[in-house]
Amino acid sequence: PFLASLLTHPTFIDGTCWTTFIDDTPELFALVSSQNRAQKLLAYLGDVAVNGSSIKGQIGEPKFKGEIVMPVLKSKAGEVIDTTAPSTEGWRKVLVEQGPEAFAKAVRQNKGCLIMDTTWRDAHQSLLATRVRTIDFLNIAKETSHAYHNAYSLECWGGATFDVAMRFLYEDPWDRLRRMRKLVPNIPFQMLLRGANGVAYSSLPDNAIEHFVLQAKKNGVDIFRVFDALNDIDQIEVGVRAVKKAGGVVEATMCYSGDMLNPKKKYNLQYYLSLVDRIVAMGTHVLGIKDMAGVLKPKAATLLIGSIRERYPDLPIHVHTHDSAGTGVASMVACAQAGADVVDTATDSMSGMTSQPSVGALLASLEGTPLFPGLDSSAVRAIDTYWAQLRLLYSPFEAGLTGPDPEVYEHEIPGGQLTNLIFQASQQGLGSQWSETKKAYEAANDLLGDIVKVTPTSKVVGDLAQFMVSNKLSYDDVIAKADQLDFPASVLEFFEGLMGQPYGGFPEPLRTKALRGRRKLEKRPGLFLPSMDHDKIKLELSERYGSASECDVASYNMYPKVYEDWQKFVAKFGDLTVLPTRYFLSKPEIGEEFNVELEKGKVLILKLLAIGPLSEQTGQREVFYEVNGEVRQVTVDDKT
Ligand code: 3PY
Ligand code: ZN
Repeated sequence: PFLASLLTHPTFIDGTCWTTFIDDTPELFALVSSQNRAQKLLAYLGDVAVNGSSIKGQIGEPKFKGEIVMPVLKSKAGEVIDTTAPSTEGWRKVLVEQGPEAFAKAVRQNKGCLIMDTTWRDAHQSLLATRVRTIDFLNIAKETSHAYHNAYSLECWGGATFDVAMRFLYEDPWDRLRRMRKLVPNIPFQMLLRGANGVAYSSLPDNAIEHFVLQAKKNGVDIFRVFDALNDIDQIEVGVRAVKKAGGVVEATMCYSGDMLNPKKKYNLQYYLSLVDRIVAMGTHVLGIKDMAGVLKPKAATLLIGSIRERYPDLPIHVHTHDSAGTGVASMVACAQAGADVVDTATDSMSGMTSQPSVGALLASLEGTPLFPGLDSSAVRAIDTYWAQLRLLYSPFEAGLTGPDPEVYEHEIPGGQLTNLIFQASQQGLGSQWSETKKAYEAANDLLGDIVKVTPTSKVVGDLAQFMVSNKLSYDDVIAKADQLDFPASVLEFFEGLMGQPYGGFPEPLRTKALRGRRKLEKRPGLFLPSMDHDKIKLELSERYGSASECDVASYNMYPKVYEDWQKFVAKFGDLTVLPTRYFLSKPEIGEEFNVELEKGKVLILKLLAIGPLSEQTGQREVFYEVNGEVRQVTVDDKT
């Protein structure tokens, strides 16, 4: 069709001015580009038709492949709410009009306990291996902007979503952020920042963190939850400084570990209060408390939040938990009663167990009290009808969780990691080894000095635990053979000090024996890293890939190899974010028709016609698709 359009184009026929042809006739080149995109999309669809999806971690096909029924929101009076445009009401207005300080003050003065919804970040990170795609957030975004307009924030970015977007979903995390922002202009967006590690697993130079945070702020993030996996204040400060400079809301955060009420445990009330003092001295708009494993029991919550509230009456407090032991709602109610201003929940179908507690359960628990979060329960339930379908669409990424795990109080495995480890154990058919792994995790934590466990230190403990299980090593064996064992790389990095300094110091002589002469950093690693030359990186990336934005530079800084692999994938298959998830994960039935909107107004109507026989000579198959009424074919290597 391009050649036909070209040959019949008047400019071409009358032979005038060929040199300006490209500038003067962009319509033909837009046609080439959209045909090119269609061809790349077909290459992907053909591959899925022959080989199945190659998305890492996918087991089987979605349980739900039907049309998703969209919720209709109704007002309290029963009138249908118009969701063709997003809501403009909400806390973001306060933030945009009055700035972070006034926003924090207003949050503190608010009578009820607000909620942050984690469905778009931590909930799917904790339940579905972080695999929910941009298109599925965008499809419910406008409705969400209405139903959750009174929410403190939507957590929708950062943590593991950044690298998983590029690595496994072939998406640009920045593009996701911008598109979500457009459809939800009224609710503050929140991200999880791993302090001096950004969204990576180890420290980056300070200027890379600053650059990253600035892009995040510019592209739509409002509130930054900044934590460090060891509660190392110097590491937290790197992130906090960057957020302040970018003009974001700082939510400097301490991670809760252990059991404050148990006098034998390392992290007691005094530890937490002195950490809060240091965070407050550093300057934060909001104090974050991050209970990543869900071990903050209600009584401890009452004592911890109550004590902080007494010490700092004006400090907004925002608490995060996971429901692994099944006590999430009780703990969040206790926090609210003790003076927390915001607690985290997820939509019902994406809540519970390793995710956040259910929003419906929290609303019911606070109903009729002055702490009620001010959300409309029926609107929130309507949004959940969407997520109930999505949960089934993403069923290939379920870990097979069956119920709460009160043993979390012993092993203290963070929510997301717990799901991953259960998934790995079930994949390997290691039912009995799973309980061994949990015990080994506990022992590994003790060996490492009972550290705070969250990305990336949770990986250190997990790696050591798996190392102990596979090499049949007990706690005593590790101590006895430390100078001969070939420890996992993450353990050595931790011992070197590349993840910061643990409270109470490193365990000795284990550290020295394991390191065998490797360096020992006594200060935060960022001090030893040379600054990034962002202009140079940008130039190199644009030479390599045709163009590069500041966001590309930030992605490359965080994950150079993942970024490059993603670019290669996109060069081959194009932008797949437009493809509905059902066809991203599995092939259609023969004859099934579906639409893909390549860009606004440019819709492809696709139908899988046939998958040809295997060619013995080439090992390939022809796949036939109908595209807008025309038969197209792609040749696919059969890898099955
Ligand atoms: C992350 O860093 O991704 C986390 O979710 C930590 O809890
Ligand atoms: Zn979490």
